[in-house]
Amino acid sequence: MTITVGPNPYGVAVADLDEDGDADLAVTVAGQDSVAVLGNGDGTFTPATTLGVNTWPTEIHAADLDVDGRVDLVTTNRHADGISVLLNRTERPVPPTADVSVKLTANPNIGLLISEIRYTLTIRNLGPDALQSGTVSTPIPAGVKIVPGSGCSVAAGVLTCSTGALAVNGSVVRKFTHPLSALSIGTLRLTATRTASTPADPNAANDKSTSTCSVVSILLVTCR
Ligand SMILES: [Ca+2]
Ligand SMILES: [Ca+2]
Ligand SMILES: [Ca+2]
Repeated sequence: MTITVGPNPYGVAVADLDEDGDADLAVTVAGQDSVAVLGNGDGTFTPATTLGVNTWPTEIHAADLDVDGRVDLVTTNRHADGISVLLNRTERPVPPTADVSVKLTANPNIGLLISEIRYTLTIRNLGPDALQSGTVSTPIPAGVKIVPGSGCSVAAGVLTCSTGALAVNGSVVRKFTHPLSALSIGTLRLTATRTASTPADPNAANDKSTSTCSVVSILLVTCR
């Protein structure tokens, strides 16, 4: 294979310059004060990308000179009494993220026939990308009975609620209740926390929400 790069090619460096996993070529083209970069990832090397450097580049080396993980190039320029550094600015894809927020609220539902605390768990996807799945877990204190609604389950002392997929700015509401009995007197503090989600959550500050209810009697409950 013969590749024409321009007048007076002098040095060559081999490195993966475009970060697609295969080796590319960088050739100093002394006669036109440039570096030709070649490599299409399929065994072909044309067309070349031409990068200007100073006068009459000769030697060329590839190394990560600015410690950003991308391979850079440096040439010696014979007729300019100096060197040229070509910093690699290949853009890297940004992995998706989805910021899940958790809000737990509680409302006492007190009546003659039924007394319970009704909990509402609102899980929101603040983006910037779609949420594939998420899990919010709420540890349940010993002896406290929680009745899970749709999308939630209780096992081993933990209430686990799933989000399902959520578009950006989408939300899902999960509900559960705590039936009150004479044994419920006291303070019940529940904290719901995002424990898993895909893709990654970039903001942990809104992953947790706590509701505290004070049960004075089976007919007097306040929540905040
Ligand atoms: Ca490459
Ligand atoms: Ca670099
Ligand atoms: Ca979050």
